[in-house]
Amino acid sequence: MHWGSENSIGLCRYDSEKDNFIDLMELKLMMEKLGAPQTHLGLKNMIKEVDEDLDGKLSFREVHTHTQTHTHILTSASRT
Ligand SMILES: [Ca+2]
Ligand SMILES: [Ca+2]
Repeated sequence: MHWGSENSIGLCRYDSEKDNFIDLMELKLMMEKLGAPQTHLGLKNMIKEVDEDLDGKLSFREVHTHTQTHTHILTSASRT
């Protein structure tokens, strides 16, 4: 699994409180739903890779930008 399989519209489904950000807990649930559960450290690393403004949450725009350019980073991260 990698970010490329989820587009920004697909991410909305995992934003449970509809604040337009994916936080650590939402990312955790998302990865479990996608069949690729991550450790707490793995999730933090995923956020760190994508989080441009360093607020600790992922906006759909950040994820979208990331999938355009750096998908390979998270693809390899999700294998660990
Ligand atoms: Ca949210
Ligand atoms: Ca952010």
